[in-house]
Amino acid sequence: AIGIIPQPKTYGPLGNLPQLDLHQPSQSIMKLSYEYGPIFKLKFPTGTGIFISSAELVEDAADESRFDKLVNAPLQKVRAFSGDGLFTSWTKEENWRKAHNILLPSFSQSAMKGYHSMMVDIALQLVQKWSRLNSDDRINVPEDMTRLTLDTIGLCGFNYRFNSFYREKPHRFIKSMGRALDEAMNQSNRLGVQDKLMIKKKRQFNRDIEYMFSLVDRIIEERKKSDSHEAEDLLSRMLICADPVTGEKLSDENIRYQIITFLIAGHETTSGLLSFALYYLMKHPEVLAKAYEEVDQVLTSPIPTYQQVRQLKYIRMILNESLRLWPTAPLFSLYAKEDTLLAGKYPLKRRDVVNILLPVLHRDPHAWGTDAEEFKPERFADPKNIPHHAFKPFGNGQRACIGQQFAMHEATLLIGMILKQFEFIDYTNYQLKIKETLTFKPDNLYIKVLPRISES
Ligand code: MNH
Repeated sequence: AIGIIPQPKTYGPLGNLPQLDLHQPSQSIMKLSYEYGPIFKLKFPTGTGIFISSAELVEDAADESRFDKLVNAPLQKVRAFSGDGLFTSWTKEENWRKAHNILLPSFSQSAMKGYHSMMVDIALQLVQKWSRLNSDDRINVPEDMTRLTLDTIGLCGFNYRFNSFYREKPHRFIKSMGRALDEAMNQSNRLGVQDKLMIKKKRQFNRDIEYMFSLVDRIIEERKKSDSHEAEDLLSRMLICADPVTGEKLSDENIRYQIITFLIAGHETTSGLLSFALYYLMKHPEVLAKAYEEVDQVLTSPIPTYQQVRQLKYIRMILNESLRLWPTAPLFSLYAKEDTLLAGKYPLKRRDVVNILLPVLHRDPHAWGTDAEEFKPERFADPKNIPHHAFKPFGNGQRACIGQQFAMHEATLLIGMILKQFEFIDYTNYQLKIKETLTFKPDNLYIKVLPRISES
């Protein structure tokens, strides 16, 4: 039988826009999905899209022979500063495959050995900052996690130190990038006429983009002048390596877009993951106790080795369970390559849009059980028991996140290091509230820390 796709009532040219809280669009869509079910459609000034969130439907949409990544409306606006970088390019653009081929080896699990000591360098800065606080000083968790992830990708990516732990305010690059991302999101929610009136916003947008380009272009120029020829960081790899298929190198312009892409895609998401994981640890004493036990057993010196981080299995399970409940990139978009039936039931036309709503997919009781809403890292103990088609925090197929191993190594290392050193005090009795930008973060999560009393 042919299925009918429900749609909430529309409001003229605005379509379903009034049903979205523009400060938390993804959470509004989550609410709609609890009302309308695992498939429904919404109309926006930018077009109509279907939203799916059950394991059954997503498993079918994950078929790459029939569906491909859509560079959706906000991402098309982000292209003003990330161009045809990996994250915002169409699969059919030549530079997507070229950069994918050149960069894939730099993001393999074994490549993490090369970044490990740089990741430790930055993680130590966070640990030292926290250990020098007075007992009544509070920590803004998402802010310090963002310092960590930005500085880590800066150092591993192109040997640049943002030195965020030496600054009270974010680096100017981050202010520009944050404002530009906000503006890109807002532009995609404005009607054409409305958008044309935003002259001041446009001017700021252009200034922010100019600043980002100037900083990144300077880093590229300086590297080209220096005679370092080892492929140590991502930038040298991009300057030196050719695509094994075409034999071509990336252009300077494309390298600029890739660097900006790594900064966009690589720091907010990982920082949100670290913040959610710490939140869940504080709220689950039995999980925390097991995590302390693992860390005490594995981390035998203050500075973890690469191999030790690989052995922190329970910490990885905690990170996966955090990504399950609050996937920090909550949504990705696909389009149908040809007319097709979704899950054998819903007729789609070529170019129809399907959005995957991860937080709801990740709580589908058919895949995860009736306790799907609960935080239980043990779900990830045995890889065979993970319903992979219902767990896609890093996206799908060839367009999945290239930085997955990078993010997981960085996050496992940091959680291990802070568990080794600190006791966490939930002095506000924090109640989870989600802040949305392009990503999810716990809003206003403050903690205090105490040094752990050593048992030896
Ligand atoms: Mn990441 C794509 C989530 C960390 C660089 N990333 C994606 C996608 C998701 C995602 C989902 C697919 C988007 C889509 O289909 O439109 N990424 C994450 C999460 C984390 C993360 C949840 C951390 C946790 N990502 C990182 C890090 C980097 C990075 C760290 C870089 C250092 N991500 C990318 C790039 C892409 C991407 C580049 C685009 C890959 C491609 O399409 O070829």
